[in-house]
Amino acid sequence: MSATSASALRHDWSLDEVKALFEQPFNDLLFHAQTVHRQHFDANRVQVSTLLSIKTGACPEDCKYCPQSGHYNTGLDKEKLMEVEKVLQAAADAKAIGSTRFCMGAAWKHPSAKDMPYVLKMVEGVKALGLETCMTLGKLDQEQTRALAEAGLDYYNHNLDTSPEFYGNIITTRTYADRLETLSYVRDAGMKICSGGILGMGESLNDRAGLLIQLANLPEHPESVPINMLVKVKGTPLADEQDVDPFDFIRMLAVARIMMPKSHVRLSAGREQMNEQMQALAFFAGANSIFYGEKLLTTGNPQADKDMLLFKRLGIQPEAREEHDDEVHQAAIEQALVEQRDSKLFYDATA
Ligand code: SAM
Ligand code: DTB
Ligand code: SF4
Repeated sequence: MSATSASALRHDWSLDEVKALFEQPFNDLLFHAQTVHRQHFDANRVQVSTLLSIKTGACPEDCKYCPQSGHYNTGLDKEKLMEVEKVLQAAADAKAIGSTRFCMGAAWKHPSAKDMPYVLKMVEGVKALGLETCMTLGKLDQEQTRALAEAGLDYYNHNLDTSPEFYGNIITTRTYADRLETLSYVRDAGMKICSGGILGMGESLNDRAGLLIQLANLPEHPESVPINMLVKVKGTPLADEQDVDPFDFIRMLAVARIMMPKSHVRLSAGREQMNEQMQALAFFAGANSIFYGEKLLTTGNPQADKDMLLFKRLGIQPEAREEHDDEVHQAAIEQALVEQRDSKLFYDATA
């Protein structure tokens, strides 16, 4: 990265400034975001990751949005940590449909000493398949963070979820400061950060702006910023929250794009409830990453073939892996993409 482009990234956003971005006329905001987007990215490429829940349900945390919290009865079957071999099979399947990053999520407050060896084997195994690796396991201590980095973990997902002011309305069992601490350990260990939040929890515009300020004012911007639309799950305290105005959701993506111009902004949970026009608008606003495959962690996501058809209609190509230093892995991915190319389900990512 050149000194000029590095210094173009800002870490000193104020609430008034960010609110002014949100309050621009919609067309001005989208034009602004698309202009910034094109300075840093190919506007017709979208990164695709696949999620897998490696340990489901009975989580001790009380996140009011979450179907996996043990505090609420959502009828979810709890499962213990998946076997390493099954995780690797799921990763191979994800690679076969063209995913380049495999993200493994566990419903834990934090990983236990007993579980860590298995988690590390999963990272090593997924990495060996030639996929980028991502995990989201809750709070980490420094030793665990270093072990994950040494095993080859590329990304750690840990969301701030909302503004510090609104946070206490949603989660009481883990503090905002805890989350920031985990993010600092991840950064210190040399891994990439995936951190974002959720819209639709009853938060105000100030809270949406406040979340983006927290993320953009970190010493380095998260490389990946997932923006989730609340998936309302029966049994959770937020099941009956009001819908977010779709245009307000698009505004959030656009402002995230402007504030963190080099980050991948992920159009994350909630796509099943969005029509194709809204998703197209999300990509125009600068979203350039999605979860791909029919399931998120426990809730539904559009079918992979539906997404590939949408990409085709929009002239969007899936993005290849970011790191090209490992030629063996790169060649393996390209081979998988070529094998998929003739399938009706897959749109040529290598072109
Ligand atoms: N337990 C780990 C943690 O919270 O750090 C990792 C898994 S957790 C399910 C990952 C993220 O998914 C949460 O931080 C939240 O932003 C998002 N999420 C969970 N339930 C959601 C829902 N119903 N709708 C939208 N996003 C949700
Ligand atoms: C993120 O921001 N969203 C993903 C991922 N990071 C781990 C999770 C969405 C979960 C949606 C609810 C579910 O499927 O359980
Ligand atoms: Fe547990 Fe994560 Fe769900 Fe919170 S979001 S209840 S920490 S699985």
